[in-house]
This record gives sequence, C-alpha cells and structure tokens, in this order.
Amino acid sequence: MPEGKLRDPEELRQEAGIDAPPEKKTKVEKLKLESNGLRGNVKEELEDSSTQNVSQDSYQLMKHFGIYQQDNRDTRIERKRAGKEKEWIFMLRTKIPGGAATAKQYLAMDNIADKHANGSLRLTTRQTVQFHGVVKGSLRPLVNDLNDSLLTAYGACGDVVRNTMADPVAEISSDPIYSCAGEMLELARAISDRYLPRSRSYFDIFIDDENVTEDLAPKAVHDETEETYGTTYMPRKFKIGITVPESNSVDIFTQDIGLVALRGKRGNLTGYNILIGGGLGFSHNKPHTYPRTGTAVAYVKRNDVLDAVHAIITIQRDYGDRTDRAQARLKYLVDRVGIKWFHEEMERRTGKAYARPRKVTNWGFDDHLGWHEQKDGLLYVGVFVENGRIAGKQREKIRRIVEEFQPQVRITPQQNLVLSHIAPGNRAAVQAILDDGAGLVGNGALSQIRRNQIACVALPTCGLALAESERVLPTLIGKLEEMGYGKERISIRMSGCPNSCSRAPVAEIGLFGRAPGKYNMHVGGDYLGTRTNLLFKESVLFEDLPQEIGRLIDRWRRERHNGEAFGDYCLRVGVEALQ
Ligand code: SRM
Ligand code: SF4
Repeated sequence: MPEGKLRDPEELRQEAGIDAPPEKKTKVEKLKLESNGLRGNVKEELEDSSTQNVSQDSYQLMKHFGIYQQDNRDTRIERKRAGKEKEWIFMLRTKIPGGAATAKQYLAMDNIADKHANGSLRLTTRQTVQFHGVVKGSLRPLVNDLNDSLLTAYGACGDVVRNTMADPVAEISSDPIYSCAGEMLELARAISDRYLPRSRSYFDIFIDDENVTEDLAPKAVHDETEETYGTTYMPRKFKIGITVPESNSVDIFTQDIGLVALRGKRGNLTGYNILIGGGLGFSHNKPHTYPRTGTAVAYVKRNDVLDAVHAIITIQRDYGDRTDRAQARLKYLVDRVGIKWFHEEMERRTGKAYARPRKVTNWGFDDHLGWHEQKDGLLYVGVFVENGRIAGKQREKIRRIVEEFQPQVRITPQQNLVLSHIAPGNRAAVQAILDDGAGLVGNGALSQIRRNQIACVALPTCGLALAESERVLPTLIGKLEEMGYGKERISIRMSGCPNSCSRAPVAEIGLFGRAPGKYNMHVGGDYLGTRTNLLFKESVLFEDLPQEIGRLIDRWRRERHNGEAFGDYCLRVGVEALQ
C-alpha cells in the first residue's frame, strides 16, 4: 500500500498548478475537524430524553454512523397547524459490501424492522438495507442488535467510502461470464474494511461495552488513527463498484471508482479497467452541477488494484473541493484536472506504471431475477421486490423461505433479492411460497416495464424530495401496462429530486421530481447504463406521464430501425425532433 500521507491540499494544489477556488472551507469541514473523531455531542444529545431530535451538528456527524434525522412529511402541515413540532424520526442505513448477507443476518434485520423501526425493510440501490421511522430512543438498541449479527451502519453515509457494490452473483454463478469474478465479493469486502473509519466513536456512542464485536471491524475498535481520512475525512461521499462488463447491474459508470474485471483467453482474471468520476446528482437549473459517467483512467493488473484504488481515494481527499459541497464530488475534480493528469498522479503516488485502459465493448445487463444454477450445483433465485420495500405479506413469505431453507441473501442494485445456495430438491417448495399470491417473481405477473423500473424512497421520509417516487411509480407502471406497453423492455427510473438516488440519469426514461405532482422527463440513456439521458420535457404533470411516455413508445415502434432499443432511438432522433 502507498503511504497516502496527508499533505496540505493547498500546497498540493499549488504544486500541481491547479486553479483553486479561494480556500474558505464549508461548515461541515470545520465540524468534522473539531468533532474529535466524529463524536461531537452526539452521545449526550442521544441520551437527552427531553427532545426527540438532535442538533444540526450532531445530525451531520451521525450521517457517518449511517443515521439520518428525518421527519414524517405526511404529518408536517397538520402538526404545524396544531402548533406541534415535527414528527421526528430517523433512518438508519446498513453497510453490506456486495449486498451479501447470511440467512441469520437477514432474519436479524427482519426482527429489527418490527422491534425498532416501521415494520419494513427497504432494499437500496447500493445493495444495503434501510430502516425507517426509528425514534431517537431506539437508535442505540438498533445498532446493538445489528452489531450482535456482525452487521454495521458505520460509514454507510457521511464523507467516507460508502457501501462497496459488486455484482451480487459474481462468485456463485455458473455463467462463464463470471469465470474471472470469483474474488469479486472478497475484493468488495477488502475495500470496505480498509476504508471503514478508524475512530472508535461509533462503538463508544452506540455499543454497550461488553457487546463490541471485534470481528466486525478489529482495526476500528483498536486504533484511533484515521490513517487515510485524516481529521476531515473525504470532501464528500465516495462510491466504489465492481462488475464484469457483460452484467452491468451495479451501473459501473455512475460510481466514483468503477472496477471492471477483465478476462484473459482462458477465462481467468487478468486485471481491471478503472473508471473514475461517475456521479449523478445535479440541481435543476444549475448547469455547473451535472450527472457524469465515469471515464476509463487505466488498466491495472489484478495485484495492483488495491494500490490504484487507494491512490484515487487519496487524490480526491487532497484535491477535492472542500469549499463548496455542490462541487466536491470526484467527478468535478476529474473535469478540473483532466484524465491525463489523474493517470500520472496515480502513478506518482504508487510508484507504478499503469497501462492505458483496455477497449471494452461487451457491455450487458442482467437483473438476476428467476432461477439460475450456481457453479457448485446449488441454485439461486432472484426475487422481485417492488422498489425494494419489503413489507406485509411479502415480508412474511421471504422470512418463511429464509427460516426454512437458510439461503444466503444478496441485495441487488435494482433493489431486489437473490436467495442463493438452495438445494435443487428444495426448488419446488421455495417456488410454491413465492407463487403464493404475494406478488413475488414466479406468479407470471411481472411485465418487462415493471421489471426494469426503479424508484427512490422520496416521500414521506426523504427531506430533499420535491415530489413522490416510491409511492407513485407502481401506479404509473400499472397505467403503462394497461395501455399495452408492458412487454417493452425499457428502463424507467424515477427520483423524487435531481439527486438521482434511483440512478435515473442513466435510464432510458428518467423522471425527476420538480415540484409536488410534477416531473422533468429525460430520455436517451441506454438500457446498459453507459450514458446519461437528456432533458425532454419540464414539469410534466404526473397524470400526463402515461400519455407522454406512450406517445414516445408508439413513435419508436413505428420508426425504429431493426432491433433498435428505445433509448438508442431517442438519442438518434434527438430530443428536439421528439418534442
Ligand atoms: Fe441517495 C441523499 C436515499 C442511492 C445520490 N439519498 C439521500 C438521502 C439520504 C436524503 C438526504 O440526504 O437527506 C436519501 C434518504 C431517503 C430516505 O428517506 O430513505 C437517499 N440514496 C438513497 C437510497 C435509499 C435510494 C433508494 O431508493 O434505494 C439509496 C441508498 C444507497 C445506499 O444504500 O448507500 C441512494 N443516492 C443514491 C445513488 C445511487 C448510487 O449510489 O448508486 C445516488 C446517485 C449516485 C451519486 O451519488 O452520484 C444518490 N443521495 C444522492 C445525493 C446527491 C449526491 C451528489 O453528490 O450529487 C444526495 C444528496 C446529497 O448527498 O447531498 C442523496
Ligand atoms: Fe430523496 Fe431525492 Fe434521493 Fe429521492 S432522489 S431519495 S427524493 S434525495
């Protein structure tokens, strides 16, 4: 590993001749610096039972422990009228590299949903589980229960390396495209461990002493030095994903660092193409914020990949913009310094020469739904979970399968579940439970258009939502099915605001909340997620979306070239002509 010693970013900027904005650091930078390893007053405020919420400073720090302070937006107006304060609740996000959990861990999370949260589990687009509606007094017991099951929320949010994504079936599938991916989950876990914050604050604040699970994060428990992060952590969130090109379910082009595993002639892993600077959030009408797909910066040999990742992380740590959080993601740094400079700086930091990226043309996509064979003769089944919300009858069924058959449980980047390591002899019994009217895969009800949709959480919990998402996308999809578009394989993603948590900017149709009941409609992304879409229409009423989408699909059906996908057609014709 390279040293990655902390140097003054200003000095580094001057050395590299980078035009730096005047150094007035953001409030969050000051807060992190003075927080004593993210502690601040969090512990005291959590213990204060006279309030149901915490201060803004504690809220900012608690993000690093996977916790967001929210309020129930459904009751906001009514409570305000009644002169009551907001209905304070918290969201807690776990960190599950590659989305891979054991049956025991899944069952523990299922228990937590009732015991400490609102009775649902929310699978996320980064392969984790979120709990919503947690009250302040339940946060410590919740984290303790997670810790007992070797699960963590440390670093699930905040200015650190977030959950590392990986193809959820990479090391189990019998498909030859994965012949080079046997170590993918291991790599995701290695990256995750290395970039877990080292401060003991999470344990000091949340975990009852005798309960500290040392297996979970031995270094974090014993060593306070933030060797990589220093006292101010990263300038902003930082995201890493790993995939093989043929099955780009992790949307590799949207990651700060995307690692693309490449195969040699004998099917073995030769090395990784590294993409940098993907990121999707933007603000309406602020063109200096934009979604960006990652750019290939280098090809590195298998044994060099961790060093190269470390170099990229430390470059962003040292040069990322700490004066404006809207410009702080790696994508803006890459555009400021250029890919050539970046490549050279990686080499300088590691003392290695990296090859130019290899040409990759075999991009594909697989959502892993349905039954598949594993390379060990066992089976996995991908189960559709609409918008990742596991609740009610579906939750009971999944729990029953996990209890009875003890599969491994993997969360997919499409917010679905893969239940793996099922003996072929148990297939019929598992299928019977899935078919039993709960709307899970296997009942024949899943149209292509429903299968390829994703919605972010949005209302009522997300404080940034400008419009609904998870609660309304199923209705829109239902309308499109009624109109006869169900069999079309088109990716539709809805986000309640342009932060784009459903990765809507790389969908064939992206819908972005603009105001209550209104959406900006973007088209022209591709099904494989390799490019961003373009603004087609602004502020379309929710009720008008089926007609707007239907009109475009009709036109595509009439005018498409042989085999031309919807997104490719939109791009070829161009948004102006489509308007
Ligand atoms: Fe996200 C903020 C939910 C994946 C870009 N995201 C939020 C918050 C925490 C709202 C907030 O800051 O107050 C949302 C919580 C809603 C709630 O009530 O639960 C939220 N993001 C989600 C999840 C749960 C969406 C989902 O329906 O699955 C995903 C959790 C992932 C995880 O498990 O770690 C989620 N968010 C994403 C993605 C997709 C991805 O990472 O693959 C993106 C776009 C990729 C990217 O980061 O560029 C994304 N979320 C954002 C942004 C804009 C970041 C930016 O720099 O542009 C914000 C706002 C921010 O950070 O200021 C945000
Ligand atoms: Fe909230 Fe916006 Fe993310 Fe949706 S896209 S979860 S509305 S921040």
